[in-house]
Amino acid sequence: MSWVHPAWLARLGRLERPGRPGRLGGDAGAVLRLDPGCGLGAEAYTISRAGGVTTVVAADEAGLMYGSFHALRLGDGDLAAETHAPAKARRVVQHWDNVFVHPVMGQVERGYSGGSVFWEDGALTGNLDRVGDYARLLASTGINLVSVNNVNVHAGEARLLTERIGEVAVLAERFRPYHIRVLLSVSFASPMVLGGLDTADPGDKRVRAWWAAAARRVYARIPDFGGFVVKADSEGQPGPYAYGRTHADGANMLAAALAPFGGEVYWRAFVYNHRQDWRDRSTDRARAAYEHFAPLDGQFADNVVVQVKHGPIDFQVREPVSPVLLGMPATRLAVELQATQEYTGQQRHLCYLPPLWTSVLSTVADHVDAVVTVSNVGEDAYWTGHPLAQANLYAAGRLAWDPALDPGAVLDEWISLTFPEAARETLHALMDRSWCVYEQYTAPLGVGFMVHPGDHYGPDVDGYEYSRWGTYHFADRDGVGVDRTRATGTGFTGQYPAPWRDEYESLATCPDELLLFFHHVPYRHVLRSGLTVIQHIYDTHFAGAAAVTAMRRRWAELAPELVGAELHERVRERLAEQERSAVEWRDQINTYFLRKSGVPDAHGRRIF
Ligand code: GCW
Repeated sequence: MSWVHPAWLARLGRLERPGRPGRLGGDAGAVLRLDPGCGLGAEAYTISRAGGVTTVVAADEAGLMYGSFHALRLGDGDLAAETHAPAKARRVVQHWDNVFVHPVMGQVERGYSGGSVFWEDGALTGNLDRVGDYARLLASTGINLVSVNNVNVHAGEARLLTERIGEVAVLAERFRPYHIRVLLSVSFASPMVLGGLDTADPGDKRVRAWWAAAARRVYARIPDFGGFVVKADSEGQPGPYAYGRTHADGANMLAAALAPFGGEVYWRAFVYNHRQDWRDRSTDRARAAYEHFAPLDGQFADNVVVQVKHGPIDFQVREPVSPVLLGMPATRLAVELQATQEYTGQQRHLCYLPPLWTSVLSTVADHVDAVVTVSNVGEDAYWTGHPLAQANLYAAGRLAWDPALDPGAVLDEWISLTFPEAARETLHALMDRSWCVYEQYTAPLGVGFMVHPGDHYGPDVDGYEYSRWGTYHFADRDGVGVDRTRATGTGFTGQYPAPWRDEYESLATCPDELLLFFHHVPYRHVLRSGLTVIQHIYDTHFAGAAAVTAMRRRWAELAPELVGAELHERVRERLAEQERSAVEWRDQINTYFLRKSGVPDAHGRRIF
């Protein structure tokens, strides 16, 4: 019961187990009743409060723990009994942490919160107590699975599966008291890299035997091990295609090795040609995941979860829902979200992402078995590089537990748990619309990828235009956007079921915010909002940058002692950088499109 933190005892009072009623300490502010016969399912709990005493009942310890965290979230007053059960049994945070500092990507790939909480310069962290704190933090949000290393598995990291599994076991020990199981990212080429075989072909008996033995050894050390995360045939990672095998062949081989122990494979669908010729208009990166995976629907083993990024491209500020999530009814799926903010300001910008996430979850929640979020946590004293980015992590857990939660209510919950009442209004003023504001001053109308190549921070409109990455906007003197229609374009709209296939296909019904994702239109094309595309670009960029200035000023008005002087200063610094960057975005985008189109701003504002 180590999730019962000493500091809680005063608030959480007594613990009753069947036949062993007891007092844990402090005043009986709460009764936690473990009752296997109470009829509740795994992890569920009933919570009520009367006469100042909160009662939590659950059939298992995990349920009791989640109920206890709920008790800590409650305000004053009585509460009629409510039962809560997780919508998803798999609520996952995945780390892109390297064990060895990578020459380009550093200790954490796309990490903006300092070093890794798990690894330091090739070794296991010396700060295991912090891992325990992190476990409690994640559990309090509802997370119950965590992967501890990057999906890009380099040679050194591959060894976690074999000779360094003991270090993963040490981490698992810290997570176990909080009912969190550990996952490991593995290299598909492990039988060669680690096992000395001359192939990693799933059709080869020796390869299958190698994986079975590897899984056995893992479970000998970590009996509740969650399973493997695999990035295969993607951005240079090895995979089954080298042997003429499918992703189902590859995933099922690993699944067979894990099945005897109850483990699962999280097999990523982020597969596309990253060596495209920009001249080649027949290839559309948006189509890739569906083309590789949808034909395999029904062929994956029961303990494979195909893990799909929420949009067809790559965590842009606005994308349609990935058609893979709507097109594989006979496959267990996970939706992958990204808290780290690679393309949404890298935690230098304030960007509360749950409005984006719930717009996706409202469509796909019923189609997925798991919600996976790429972590934004590091060694930083605030856990996240932007102190207010903690709200994204908090919401990742809460929304995995209940995807129907309102993002504003989740934010309010986080604010109440973190800051005094007097700071609440300011925080809402800064955060509620921060995703929309970010969208306003960056790439317009769903077109995406106008970022600086490599580090993905700041504007560079043509940075990827003539690259091999398949992320183009096709702006010319007449118009902008990617024609993905069936009628005249890449045909991507045809990957969607009705009604989306027709809604996106037609200019008359395509939502404004996704227009340039699906259509190439003239600058004077009139949006459903009544504005022309070019005027929309100017207006949103001026408005977005101005909104950031207002955010910066609003924060300056908040008394530092309300939130702590250091935190206040850190956020002030970040907002100053966000303002500088938003102005840069505004001016580069507006200038670029003025020069391309020759159409002046209707309001005569300054464009360069
Ligand atoms: O967005 C891209 C990132 C890569 C990342 C990849 C992925 C871990 O730029 O750094 O690699 O996605 O999701 O695999």
